[in-house]
Amino acid sequence: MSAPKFGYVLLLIVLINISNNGVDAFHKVFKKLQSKSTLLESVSPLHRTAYHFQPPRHWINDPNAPMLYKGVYHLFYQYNPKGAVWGNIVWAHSVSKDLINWEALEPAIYPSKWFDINGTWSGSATHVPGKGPVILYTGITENQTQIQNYAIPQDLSDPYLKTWIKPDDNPIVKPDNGENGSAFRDPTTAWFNKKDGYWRMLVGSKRKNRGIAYMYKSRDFKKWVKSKRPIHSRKKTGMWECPDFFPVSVTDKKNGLDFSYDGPNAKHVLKVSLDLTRYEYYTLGTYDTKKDRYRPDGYTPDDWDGLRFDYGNYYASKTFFDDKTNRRILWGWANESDTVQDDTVKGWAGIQLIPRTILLDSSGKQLVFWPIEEIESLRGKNVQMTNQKMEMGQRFEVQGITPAQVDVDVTFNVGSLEKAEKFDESFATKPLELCNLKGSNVNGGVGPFGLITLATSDLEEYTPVFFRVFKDAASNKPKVLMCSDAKPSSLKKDTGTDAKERMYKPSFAGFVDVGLLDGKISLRSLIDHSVVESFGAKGKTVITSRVYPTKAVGEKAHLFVFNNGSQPVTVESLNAWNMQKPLKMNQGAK
Ligand code: DQQ
Repeated sequence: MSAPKFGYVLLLIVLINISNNGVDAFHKVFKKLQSKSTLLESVSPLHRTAYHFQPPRHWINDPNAPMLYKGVYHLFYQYNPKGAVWGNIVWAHSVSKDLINWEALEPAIYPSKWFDINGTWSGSATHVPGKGPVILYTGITENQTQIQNYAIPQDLSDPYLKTWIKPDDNPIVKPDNGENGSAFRDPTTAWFNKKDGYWRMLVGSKRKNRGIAYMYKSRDFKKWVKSKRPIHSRKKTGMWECPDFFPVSVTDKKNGLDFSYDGPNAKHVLKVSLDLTRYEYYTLGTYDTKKDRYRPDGYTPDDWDGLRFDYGNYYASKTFFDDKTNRRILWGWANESDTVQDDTVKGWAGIQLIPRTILLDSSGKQLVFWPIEEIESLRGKNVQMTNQKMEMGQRFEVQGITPAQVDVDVTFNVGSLEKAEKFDESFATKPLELCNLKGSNVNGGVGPFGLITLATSDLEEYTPVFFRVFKDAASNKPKVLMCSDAKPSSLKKDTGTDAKERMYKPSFAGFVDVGLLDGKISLRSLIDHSVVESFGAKGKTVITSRVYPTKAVGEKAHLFVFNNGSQPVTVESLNAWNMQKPLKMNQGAK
């Protein structure tokens, strides 16, 4: 083997082992554990979330086919009804009128026919005029081949779409045209091209180590034919799971666009979930409907250094277009970061994160994300802080709320950037390395400053979410780093020989593209017992961490603002709200 090739294989092995975002290849079946059921009474409440989407027990992964139908929101998700590790996967189904309270229905799709007898994996829903919503999903056959199937509601007059039928003329797409039958899954929502009368959808795949999104076309939504070219592919990115492809408006800063939008002033987004790294990345680009080609703009890397919806624990995400409110809404899954053994003991694993709206940033070069406004209806008691100046080493407690379950939104003013450290260009695509080097306690010029969440009063345990401002030597412009650091989050050990026995306590990081002309930068964190979802600069950079404190739990958790930079930083305004539990969260789910 030549040296570069050997180096590449070595890199892959290292990446598979250490950079898989804490997920130990979850398609791996833990035979002894996958059907080890937990009685409801034995589910551990300690780190369960209060206002995030969860069933009462057992394992969940990808959000599937979110949609709005006759005024009712639907969320399907990959679910193991028998245990707290991946396996026995069905499409669990929940409905909601407000995206906050969820009612569990019977699983919509589960293995029962030759075309899905070994698995009903992820997929999407499309509203097909005259037919209603049609689900496309991946079925696993007896010989473990991945094929694409469709399912339709039994009764279109039922807004809850309780029963789904899998017609016998399935599958609609098989890997019989050179595709890799063990890496061929997760069909997207389809879009319709008025000009040629064809529906189109994508299926994620790989060839050798090239990630691919194949495109299929259909006139009647039944007979699908592969397009000559995949919509996109990229070398050295491995399997592309859960692709998502949708337009965003360049001019409308409030509304999202439907999947089939084909007018002026739009860009397209192609997002893929990388099985090798367990991260996602997206590109913005132009989709030429005539030539059927998608070309990334090229401002950002088209590989695993690319832009992310979320730089933390976030995977298998999926959007839908809410035509009642004209929003494009994103759902994403966060797996557990503790051990498989712990998951089994606590009896549950995985949450869906708070849905987020997606818009194009005014720069046109990235997206911005914000928690759906419905979540604000859960806000209870509010405390505030204004014009609080923090000198180097100072921290102030946010008192009067229950910090294990809050929504906190703070605007900092950094004043002058004179003291900002010089940015070392060799870190330009390595925010994580920079965060690992310059943690929340490493004094700087401007920053680190931010929030200390889920903390004990003496900081024996804490999860800091913070910014550090550098200055680019050539342009003199600020380069802002955002970190969410789980390393000090728990006294539980993160060492051990076997990955399954180790708690995963990673630091996560991304750069935030802001000019800081007025010195202001905002940070909002949704804190919910074992999850911290943080939105930097109004959602330009988002990071989610899963953490499992042993002492900073429930009433014993604290919240602080802090500054460890030599430049004083002012908390211009801070609002923190206790968050209430929704009345309905899938009680009674099977
Ligand atoms: N999860 C599903 C697959 C998908 C993966 C199986 C992504 O369809 O590729 O549970 O998390």
